[in-house]
Amino acid sequence: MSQFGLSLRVIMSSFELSSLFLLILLFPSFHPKGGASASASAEEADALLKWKVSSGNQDNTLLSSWNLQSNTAKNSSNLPCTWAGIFCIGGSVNWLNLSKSSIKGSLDSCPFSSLTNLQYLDLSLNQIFGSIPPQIGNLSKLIYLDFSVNQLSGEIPTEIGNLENLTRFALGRNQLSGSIPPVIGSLGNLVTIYLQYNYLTGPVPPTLGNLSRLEKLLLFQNHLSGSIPPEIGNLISLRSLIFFGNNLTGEIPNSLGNLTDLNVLHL
Ligand SMILES: *[C@@H]1O[C@H](CO)[C@@H](O)[C@H](O)[C@H]1NC(C)=O
Ligand SMILES: *[C@@H]1O[C@H](CO)[C@@H](O)[C@H](O)[C@H]1NC(C)=O
Ligand SMILES: *[C@@H]1O[C@H](CO)[C@@H](O)[C@H](O)[C@H]1NC(C)=O
Ligand SMILES: *[C@@H]1O[C@H](CO)[C@@H](O)[C@H](O)[C@H]1NC(C)=O
Ligand SMILES: *[C@@H]1O[C@H](CO)[C@@H](O)[C@H](O)[C@H]1NC(C)=O
Ligand SMILES: CC(=O)N[C@H]1CO[C@H](CO)[C@@H](O)[C@@H]1O
Repeated sequence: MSQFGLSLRVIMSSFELSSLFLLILLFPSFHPKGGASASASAEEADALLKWKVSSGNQDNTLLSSWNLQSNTAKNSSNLPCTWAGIFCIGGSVNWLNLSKSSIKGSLDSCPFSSLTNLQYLDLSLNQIFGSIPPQIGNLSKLIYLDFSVNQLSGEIPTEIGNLENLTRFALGRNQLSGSIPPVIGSLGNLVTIYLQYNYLTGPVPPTLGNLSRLEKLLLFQNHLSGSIPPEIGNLISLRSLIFFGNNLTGEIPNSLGNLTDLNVLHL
């Protein structure tokens, strides 16, 4: 009898344990001790509102839900998770999508260091100007970064090297200058790099050859110079390689012949 009771308890506790694991798998920010998420979201709401006002977007109708009152009727502890363009996991901002939302102003006061759980950031197709702040590197969990089609200028900060889980790095159609930081070659999860239509100078970094998952490398319409590094031939997953409209010289490396999945090659 007691033996039966013991094994039942073992089954029970392993069941509880596995459902706890399941919870952690489904909600990565779930923490058995709890408590942290409520204050995190209040801090996030506060920081996002400050950015909305200081960047001059207080009259943007698409951001009208971004205020501290909008939600009190429903549940005030849910802010900013009910705001337009935001999706939370565990009460903390996971997804921020303000693509094509007439956002203007700069990213200087953008609350990057407050959004510690952000994985998806899409600010494409807006009128954002100024430089990309080095605090972008604080978004260490970022998977998806899209600032395409804005008026961003200045250099690409080397702090992007912190974004180890980045799969999409899209800065096409801006006014970025300076060279492509070689540290980009350490972001081994990258699948797409879109840097076309900027004013980038300097060489195509040979470190790009480390990106074994890279499928699309679009660097066209910049001012890149030097020769095409033979390391590009190591990009075994590459499907699109578009480099035209630059100042590249020298020979086309033989190694490009290794790129058997390539569909689009436009040099
Ligand atoms: C408000 O939302 C939080 C987090 O989603 C939840 O834990 C809480 O029970 C809700 N409160 C009410 C009054 O609905
Ligand atoms: C953001 O929204 C736009 C337009 O609705 C959509 O095309 C895009 O895929 C979204 N981005 C993300 C990261 O979900
Ligand atoms: C990157 O992803 C892996 C696998 O999902 C995860 O274990 C790791 O914690 C992530 N890194 C960061 C900085 O979030
Ligand atoms: C990437 O490639 C360069 C040379 O192509 C190499 O020196 C470097 O160690 C590689 N690894 C990383 C993580 O950048
Ligand atoms: C290419 O380089 C030459 C010589 O350095 C320079 O005069 C020209 O403006 C460059 N063109 C582009 C598209 O960067
Ligand atoms: C909290 C945190 O990680 N802050 C960092 C954000 O990024 C800036 C610029 O790289 C660093 O100086 C901070 O330490």
